Amino acid sequence: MTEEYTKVITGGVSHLQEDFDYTMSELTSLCEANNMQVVDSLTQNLDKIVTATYFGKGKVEELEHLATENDVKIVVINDELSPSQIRNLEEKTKLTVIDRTELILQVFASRAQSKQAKLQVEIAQLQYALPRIHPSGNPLDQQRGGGTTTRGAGETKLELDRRVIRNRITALKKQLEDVDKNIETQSKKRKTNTLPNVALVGYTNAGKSTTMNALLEKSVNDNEDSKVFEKDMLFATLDTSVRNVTLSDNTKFLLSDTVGFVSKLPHNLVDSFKTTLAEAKDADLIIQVVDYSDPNFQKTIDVTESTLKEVGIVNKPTILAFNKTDLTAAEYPTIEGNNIYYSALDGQSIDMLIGLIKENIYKNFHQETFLIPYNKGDITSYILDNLEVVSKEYVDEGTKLELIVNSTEYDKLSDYLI
Ligand SMILES: Nc1nc2c(ncn2[C@@H]2O[C@H](COP(=O)(O)OP(=O)(O)OP(=O)(O)O)[C@@H](O)[C@H]2O)c(=O)[nH]1
Ligand SMILES: [Mg+2]
Repeated sequence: MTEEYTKVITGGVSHLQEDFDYTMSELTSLCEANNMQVVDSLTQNLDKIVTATYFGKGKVEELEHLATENDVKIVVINDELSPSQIRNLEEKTKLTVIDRTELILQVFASRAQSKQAKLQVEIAQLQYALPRIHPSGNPLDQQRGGGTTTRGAGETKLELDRRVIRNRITALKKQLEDVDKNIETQSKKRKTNTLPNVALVGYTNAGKSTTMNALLEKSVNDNEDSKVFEKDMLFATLDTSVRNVTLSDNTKFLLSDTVGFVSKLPHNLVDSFKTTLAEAKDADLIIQVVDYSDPNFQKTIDVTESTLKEVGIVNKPTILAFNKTDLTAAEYPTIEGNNIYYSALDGQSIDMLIGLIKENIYKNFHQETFLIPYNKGDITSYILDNLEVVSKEYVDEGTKLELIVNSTEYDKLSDYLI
């Protein structure tokens, strides 16, 4: 560990829930993702957290001792705390208390690159801060400086602070709407055709971006610029990337890579990221990438499914893609129904995954050749304007068109099938 890491202690109350240890070790990874080094950890079994201070009295004292011993100034708590719990715990321990929500928000903030992601994260951060600011030692005071707003008659410092934040949230939301609209227009442009839309979703670090890049490598229109960022770190991807894939057999589809999930992802963050996940909402096929080498992979599937539900993505045809099988003793690549056990680093695996994708998209999409007579010019222009044309040839009897169409379009055009 380098010296830029800030030393912290993690803390959590267990209600003896089976995933407690898992969420604690995930908390450590989140700390590391936020340049924090976990030097010790304190846990307590309680039926219910202590309302005022989260931990019981004895544990609070133990925490203070542990911090002094290790020369640590920050404790990171495994749950989201109420504003007064944070305040009480800070007063009693003289430590800075960061809860899981704030930690995740900080990681997202450090990763945000695009204007959209930056706005999404800042809105979520301010919404989190709003009920938590208090007149004394409010960190937002220093950040925002004096501000230009004049204080209204009788308005307390606290009310003023809150008003400034609320106004800022409103302004940022407006900006985000404009950015979203722009992105939506681009995405609509892409969708004037009927190409199948495939979205990669899943837990953070499962290998979504690596899988995307491996699929792009099989694309005949692949170039280095189309590659997405992949790295062994939490939340490497915050923005959705959409690419056009054309396979050597001329199968075409749109492929998107999306933000990863983690357990207890803050609700307002999920809400902010709804538009980023719009590609997954429009998808004809979802590929849920799972890190099969993670002993807790089932939990990551559950979290992904409940997060998708929260943003309204339900009942989609889904491939469960168990990645990183190379790190397990299991045989790969193998397919069982709509499940694939594979490794994104293995070419044969990717070929099998492509087979499964094709099988799924061809349930709803057809790639066929149609012959439209010259006296049906209106149909030909409709096709050229709206559908995905793979090839076009003028022959004696009319226009020969190889198309990718969904089932509805296919039925409409079935008279012209050759
Ligand atoms: N051994 C092994 N490593 C893999 C495999 N697939 C991905 N990885 C590694 O896992 C790490 C995370 O991969 P990413 O593709 O960035 O994961 P992601 O799902 O996009 O993660 P976020 O964008 O952070 O949500 C990288 O270091 C990859 O090299 C695999 O099949 N086997
Ligand atoms: Mg990624």
